Amino acid sequence: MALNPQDLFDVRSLLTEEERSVQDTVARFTDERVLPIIGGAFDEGRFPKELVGEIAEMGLLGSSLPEEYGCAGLNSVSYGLICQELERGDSGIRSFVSVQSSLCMYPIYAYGSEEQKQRWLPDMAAGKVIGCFGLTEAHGGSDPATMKTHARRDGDDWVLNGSKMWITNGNVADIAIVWAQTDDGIQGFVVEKGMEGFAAQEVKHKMSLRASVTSALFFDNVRVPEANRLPNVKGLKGPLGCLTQARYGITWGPIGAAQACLKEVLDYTGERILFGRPVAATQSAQIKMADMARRITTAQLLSLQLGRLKDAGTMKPQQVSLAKWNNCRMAIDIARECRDLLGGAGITTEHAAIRHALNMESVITYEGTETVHQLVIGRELTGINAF
Ligand code: TGC
Ligand code: FAD
Repeated sequence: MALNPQDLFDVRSLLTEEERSVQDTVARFTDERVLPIIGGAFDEGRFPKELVGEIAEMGLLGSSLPEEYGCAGLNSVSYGLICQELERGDSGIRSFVSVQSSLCMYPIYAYGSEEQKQRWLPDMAAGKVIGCFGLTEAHGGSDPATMKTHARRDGDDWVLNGSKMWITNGNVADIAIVWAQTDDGIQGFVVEKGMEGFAAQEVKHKMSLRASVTSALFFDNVRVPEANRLPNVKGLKGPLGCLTQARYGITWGPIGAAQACLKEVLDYTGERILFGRPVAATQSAQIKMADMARRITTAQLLSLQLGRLKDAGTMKPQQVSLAKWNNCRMAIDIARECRDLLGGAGITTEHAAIRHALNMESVITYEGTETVHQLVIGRELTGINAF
């Protein structure tokens, strides 16, 4: 029997029954609900918010958090497979789920009080409350330790001033997890939509992640009650701990994007006749596609092992960096190569390759640029901080 071109090493056979079932459910959702509309949404620069209810009903929001907070209590490999199948549709849909789950629900769960967990997590799992995560500032996202946004204690409140840039979900969010300098180090605050002095402004003219909302956030003397401060973490390790969760999911997502591109180009080159034979019958096209399958397989095995380490509680941030770097680089290269193999047809959103290639320009940049992750590995190898 021929091998599955999307899974040459039968990585699926390494999954549990529950993990396969999660993958199948999300794959069906992507095929039936995302793929028919996503090219149009990307063209229009529109986040398909109408999908949020179904995403929540499937248990994809905060899927790894416990059932007592209305979440699915799935393992990390299942979360990875969710990211992979969603990103096979579009990075913007996966981004929505990453931010809600890993960057908003996770810090409330990991750093919040019991009252905060009860107040927000069930509604976030149900998709009734949407979150965003404000860490990056316009003057330099790679170095968040230099953030200027600050919060000053004033009676029972904190007074928040500053701004954040490039914030996924910003304009659709009901709450923002905002990281700010205080007299006691960096702390996290839950800022609610409608608080006086809090505004979001959508970033326009994006050529990437067009089916996702990206915003700037502004805080002008916003009074945030002490009850909205996340009490159980201080320092940069707070937001970086969230990033480890989200980056883990992002190692899986690009596998889906690359699989979508390879599938599309296998179909196309099989039918495209040039110089009297299908393009797929040429050695150069075969070498390119074989190389794509090799790189996808490597990425699959990397993410699966990372997930097993995470579920065993031994995963290290440096391992996440290596996989995020490898898998994003893999997907951006494959998407660009597929665009080329589609010829002129590859430049419109009738085909998925250019959409994925453009999306990957963001994915390789956010959650730590490729250079940042390379330097994390360099520091691990040499013991020398080269940032
Ligand atoms: P450094 O001295 O290395 O660390 C400071 C403290 O943090 C701890 N730590 C981590 N903890 C958990 N997970 C990690 N990955 C961690 N990395 C470091 C560390 O142990 C230390 O703790 P402690 O207790 O000793 O204080 O910090 P540094 O200033 O040297 O920075 C290192 C660097 C450059 C790696 C870090 O600043 C960094 O990762 N920069 C990139 C920033 C970034 O990724 N921003 C992403 C913003 S969010 C986003 O992009 C969302 S897009 C989502 C979507 O749409 O899908
Ligand atoms: P910079 O930090 O200014 O980097 C510029 C260049 O310098 C890069 O090539 C970088 O690799 C390089 N560089 C940096 N440091 C070094 C060094 N030491 N040596 C050599 N080169 C270096 N942020 C959030 O907080 N929340 C979000 O929800 C969010 N969503 C995003 C969505 C999108 C679509 C995008 C594009 C970004 C999003 N971000 C978000 C921001 C993202 O995390 C930052 O863009 C990223 O961390 C890089 O920061 P920067 O854009 O300021 O680039």
